[in-house]
Amino acid sequence: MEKFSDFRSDTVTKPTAEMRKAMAEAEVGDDVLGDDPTVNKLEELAAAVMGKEAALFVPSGTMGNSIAVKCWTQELDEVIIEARSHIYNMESTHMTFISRVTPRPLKSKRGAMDPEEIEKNIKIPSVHLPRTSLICVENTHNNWGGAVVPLANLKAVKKVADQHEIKIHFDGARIFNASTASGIPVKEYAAVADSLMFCLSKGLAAPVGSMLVGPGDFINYGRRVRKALGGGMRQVGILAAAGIIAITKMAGRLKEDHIKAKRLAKSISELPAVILDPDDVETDIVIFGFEHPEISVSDFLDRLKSQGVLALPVPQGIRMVTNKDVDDRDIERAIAAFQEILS
Ligand code: TLP
Repeated sequence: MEKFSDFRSDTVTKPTAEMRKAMAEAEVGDDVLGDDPTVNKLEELAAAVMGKEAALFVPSGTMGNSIAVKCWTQELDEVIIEARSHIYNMESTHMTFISRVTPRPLKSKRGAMDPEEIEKNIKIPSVHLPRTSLICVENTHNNWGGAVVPLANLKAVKKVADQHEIKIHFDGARIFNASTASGIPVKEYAAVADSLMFCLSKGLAAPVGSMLVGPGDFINYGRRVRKALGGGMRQVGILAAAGIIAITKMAGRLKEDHIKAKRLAKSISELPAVILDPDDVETDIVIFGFEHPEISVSDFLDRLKSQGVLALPVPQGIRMVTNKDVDDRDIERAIAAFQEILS
């Protein structure tokens, strides 16, 4: 069977040959005891790249975000969060399950929350009301089709947060995509937040892992929370070795993913049933509405699959994500499959 053209996510990529070699040769030790030199190197690198004091290697973006929310909040607190955000919608309710806090979801313009609206929702704790202790932002914004949230908006959110002494956690799973699209260095984005999580295993193509960065005491406590959640790993330098290559060598290629996504979006947006403005596609994620008198979303996805093209259903319709392992031929194959099914 010929391989699928896999647009389900940028998480589906295979590690590069250079990553596999580095993994095979990685110097390792017991990381729970702090002995793994490759993990230590990755953590120092991540902290330096983001301009933060310290970093923690975690198995997944979800664990990185869970640890951050747990570290910055207490039970009885409330967290302001964007309504379509990944943390609120797609991380199996860890805010309530692990941190036992209440999310306060706010609407936004393509991921950018209104700072005035945030301010109105900040609560002074009382016998009736929770304390607002954290604001979560996300950039790029997955469920807004990989939208780049403007730095000016994030700075305005920080101003409000600072005035009220509230922390900001930044879900930067795809922060390197935001930086690639905007030309703004990742450090400048990270500067608006107290902590930031970014993924090595998305567009950067590492097989596993995410980094949580922030102040030293936050990371020290986060290390304890990671252990409590079962995320303490032993000779994990094998994975960290791929992470180092992800950070140092893979960010530069993300612009190719953005070009491919734009090309795909432009072609499919011309077809009936596809509801998409290609100008909204800023990075590697293409999310479109799908309305056809006879073909449902799941039928359409089945038909695409029978032509070797994989995509994912999402609440807004369908999601397709470009990545290292889809090339121009995969894009052409997808466009041809769309044309055949819809015309
Ligand atoms: N997103 C995944 C799925 O969960 C949908 C994907 O394929 O896009 N923050 C953001 C913005 C994310 O998109 C994701 C993963 C995470 C956090 C969680 O990362 P993991 O999957 O490593 O737990």
